[in-house]
Amino acid sequence: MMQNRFTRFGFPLFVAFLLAATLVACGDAPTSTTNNGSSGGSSATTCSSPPKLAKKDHYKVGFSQNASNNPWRLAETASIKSEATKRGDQLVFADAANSGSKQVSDVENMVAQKVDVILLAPITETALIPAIKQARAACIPVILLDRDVDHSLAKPNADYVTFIGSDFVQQGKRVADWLIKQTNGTAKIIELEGTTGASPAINRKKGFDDEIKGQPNMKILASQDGDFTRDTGRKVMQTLLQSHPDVNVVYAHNDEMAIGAIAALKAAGKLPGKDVIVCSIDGEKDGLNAIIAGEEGTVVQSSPFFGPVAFQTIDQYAGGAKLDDWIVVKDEQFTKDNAQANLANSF
Ligand code: GYE
Repeated sequence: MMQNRFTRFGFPLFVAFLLAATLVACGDAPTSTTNNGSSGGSSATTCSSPPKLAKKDHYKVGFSQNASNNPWRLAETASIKSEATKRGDQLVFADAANSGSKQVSDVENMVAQKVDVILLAPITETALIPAIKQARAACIPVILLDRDVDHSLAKPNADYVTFIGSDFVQQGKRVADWLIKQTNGTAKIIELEGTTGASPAINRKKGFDDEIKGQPNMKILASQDGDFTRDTGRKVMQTLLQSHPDVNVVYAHNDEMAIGAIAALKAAGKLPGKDVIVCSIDGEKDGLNAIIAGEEGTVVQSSPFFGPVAFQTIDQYAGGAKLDDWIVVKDEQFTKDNAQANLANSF
């Protein structure tokens, strides 16, 4: 009899109690009530995926930058900061100093500080997945900036709102197409890759390698990680030159590594621009100057000026717009014909 009654009334009541206790425990993510625009303290586990953003005059925006070790990163940070200032928004900035684990804790800190929305430039496609899911669980929307993540692990319009960034496959393909014309389809290439696991490194390689595959007389002699930095690019090039002295093309995934490679070529007694054609991606001042000096052939742009588009996207999202999974940033291409004219706008 007692047992029967517990089963009929006591047990469901007990379950209901447990459920309520769990909701209260999770409820210390009160950001959900503000971000969701909903009321009531126990809605923490019920915000949508991705979490909504309540419309405000001014936002508290987190910006998690993966590094500050090159002009591209500095230009991106400056663009975000100046747009936030222009709008009177509060910016919570963190620089992960090229460390995935530091970037994860940076995002955790932003969640703890209850920012309204997080702009995240994830160092690699996988390192930030747990942080993205943590922000979602705390009902804070995440917008990916400049680098994407692995979509089998986190999905746009679900785990995060959208990715704003360039078409990296297309960038690699544009460099390859320029080279095919320039060399009449004959080349011995060294490829300097960006940071292993970073979406621009993966996709700039894919776009370029796929296009070169169709050219029987274009051969990639070696392809190695130069970590998107000038000095690593120089060192990797110096080493690869010893095993591949017959190289006549360098394709670097960013300008910094190209500048490093140019230094290594000169140190080895080769003339960049004459003995070896050098190409890269980004469009920084040193890259454009290398074109003007005749040491680089082409630079495909990858714009770092995310401030306006990032904050506009925040506005649209708060306004209830359903955003595309990917907001594509359009890029130009620089050669000796237009490098000088674009120098003033470079970074
Ligand atoms: O090309 C490079 C930077 O993620 C698009 O990362 C960005 C790339 C950019 O470190 O210079």
